[in-house]
Amino acid sequence: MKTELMDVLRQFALDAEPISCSPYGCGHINITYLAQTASGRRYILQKINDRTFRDVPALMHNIVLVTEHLQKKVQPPMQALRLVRTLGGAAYLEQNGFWRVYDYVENSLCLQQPESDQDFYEAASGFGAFRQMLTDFPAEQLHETIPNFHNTPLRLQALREKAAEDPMHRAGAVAAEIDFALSRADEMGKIQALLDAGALPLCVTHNDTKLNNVLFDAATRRALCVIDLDTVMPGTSLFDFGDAIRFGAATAAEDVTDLSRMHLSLDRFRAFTKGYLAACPGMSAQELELLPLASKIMTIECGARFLTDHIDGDHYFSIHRSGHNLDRCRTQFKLAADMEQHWDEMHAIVQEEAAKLR
Ligand code: ADP
Ligand code: GN1
Ligand code: MG
Repeated sequence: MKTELMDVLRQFALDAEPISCSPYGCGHINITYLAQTASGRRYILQKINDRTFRDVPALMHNIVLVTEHLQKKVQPPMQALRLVRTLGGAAYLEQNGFWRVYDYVENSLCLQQPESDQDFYEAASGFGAFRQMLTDFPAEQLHETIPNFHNTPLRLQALREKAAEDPMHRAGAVAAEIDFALSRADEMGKIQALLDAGALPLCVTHNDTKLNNVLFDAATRRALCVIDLDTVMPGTSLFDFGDAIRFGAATAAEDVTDLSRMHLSLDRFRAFTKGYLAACPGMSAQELELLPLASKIMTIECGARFLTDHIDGDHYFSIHRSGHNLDRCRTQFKLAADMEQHWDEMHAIVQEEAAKLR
């Protein structure tokens, strides 16, 4: 294994001979390694998940365009992710799978939960600035790396079909969870219906705005670099907002087993709202009104995806224990139920923060 990794690394234009390479980070999709060369310089090596991303050349075409665009636009103190080419000048290497290398973003922190409201405000500034930098990106040049990625009705349909197929005989034991998601199907389809009707602005968005996809400056704790660009595609800012809330405004980790610890933090919700609205001015009254719903939709959609994968036998998300996807699903549904309890407060916070910026 180690020899394979070293062999792969040697085919990239690193600054010196690679001397170490070990598993790194908490992503659920790609296999990520931290590598170091004889000079002490560090790199991120990733084996791209080609079950998830069916067309890796198209995915890497996007990454090249997006990273080059961001490099031209990024304003210090933020940075843009930088891809390291192969010795032959290619953006990735195909050798028993697909590999890519990025510069390691030094002096950075990757948080699995905000440690303060200020951290989450900064995450919002980072993701918001990212979205703003892509407003003039030529969207027609982007491939859709995962078609219908945030098409919630299709995600619920996939759950319905997998539960009917029930390949692992797990559906019976999770009937309550299946019902939680499917009984909310009408409400879950509202934003997609508006998108289909052309009633909401589409722009190039990140589509996977969980907190560990933005790195912080270790010294200042300011947002430093948005990473994990595999799902940058045309989408709605509502879902970038909502997905960030589902992960970062939760009071416990995505896979906590003690559900009594899982709630929505309204303070964190306010901090993110404040930061995102400041970084992305010009959201319409309709979009502002939909921010709480977008948060709930992203939370239930993600829970439904974990549940579908559990029923299917855990082929999509990396798991580290048996029942891991079911644990993750339950936290999402607990969080969504808590959002329902705080619905009016969530709306009031959005309106208050929007009013402060007028
Ligand atoms: P996945 O799609 O599996 O989530 P990511 O691209 O998000 O993969 O990488 C997984 C983790 O690796 C990140 O959450 C982060 O901790 C770390 N990471 C990825 N790229 C970099 C980078 N360029 N510099 C520093 N850390 C990185
Ligand atoms: C995956 O790649 P990662 O770990 O940042 C997933 C997201 C989910 C998230 C749940 C391409 O994100 O959509 O919301 O797990 N990414 C993909 O933690 O499916
Ligand atoms: Mg990630």
